[in-house]
Amino acid sequence: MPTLLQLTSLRPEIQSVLDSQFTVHHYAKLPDAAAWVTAHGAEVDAVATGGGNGIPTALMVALPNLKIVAINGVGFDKVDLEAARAQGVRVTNTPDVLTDDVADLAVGLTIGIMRRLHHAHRFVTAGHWPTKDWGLARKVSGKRFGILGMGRIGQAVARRLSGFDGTISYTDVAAKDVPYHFVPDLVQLAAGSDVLVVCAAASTATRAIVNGPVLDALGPEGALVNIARGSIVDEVALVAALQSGALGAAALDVFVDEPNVPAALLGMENVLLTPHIASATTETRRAMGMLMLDNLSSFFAGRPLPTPVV
Ligand code: 8YV
Repeated sequence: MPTLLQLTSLRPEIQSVLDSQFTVHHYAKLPDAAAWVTAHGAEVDAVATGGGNGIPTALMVALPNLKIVAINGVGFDKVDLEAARAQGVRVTNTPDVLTDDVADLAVGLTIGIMRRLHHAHRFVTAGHWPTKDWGLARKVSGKRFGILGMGRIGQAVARRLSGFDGTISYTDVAAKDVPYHFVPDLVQLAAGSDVLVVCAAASTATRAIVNGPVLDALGPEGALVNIARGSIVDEVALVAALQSGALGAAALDVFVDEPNVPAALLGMENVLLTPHIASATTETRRAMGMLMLDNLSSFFAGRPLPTPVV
């Protein structure tokens, strides 16, 4: 059986199949990972990892006989594709099967932050209802929705937000064949939006493009929703904008240095934070895992890869 180095956790039913098809070593359980890689790195044929963590280039290079990196996720920004190409390593991901979940969470976070659901929950559970007035939130229907990135996930978000009887505008590298208003400039998109939803793929081109001017344009009544990657947002500028009131609110599922979240965000009333759970449902993680397994089994059976990246 091929040897696989596992860098992510998987659902039990996926893990059992993987264990039946590979000699699996869990990187996180290695007593001395560096020593193990030095001693056994040449034995590794495959890596299974997550979209959020990928594989460090130094580790990939330390596996000279590595043939495939199978990502249990759609994002491949944490895999150096040029290094993989140079090393002759195939890379696969799991697109489409998680689109609905990620888009659903984007809408859930939009409603949650605009209607302050997290405050309402705490208000009731803290016993304040009998004696205090909860206050008011913001209406979601009829608002101006801006979407950064009109790919599979952005289009799924737009389809869902179309039901809120507002307006939907977007920006991307070019206009797409979709029934929404294309705005070439991100600052202009933000200026014309009440809610800006980040759906773009993370890359060197999108690193920190949601910056201070974008956040200022979104404004004191605006809300940022990010279900893509933390690296797409200038997190220092985001914290400053939320603290100063230049930006009204933010709902974030992803962060620059996960699982570490900027301490300043933890105490803010105008943020809704979730721990990178956009695809974290039983059904979707099962589907992702099955697709990852299909990529691995196809590779070692000499069949075409279902969802190749490299
Ligand atoms: C998960 C993700 O964090 O799909 C992605 O790129 O970030 C999420 O689905 C991860 O991939 C699960 O392993």
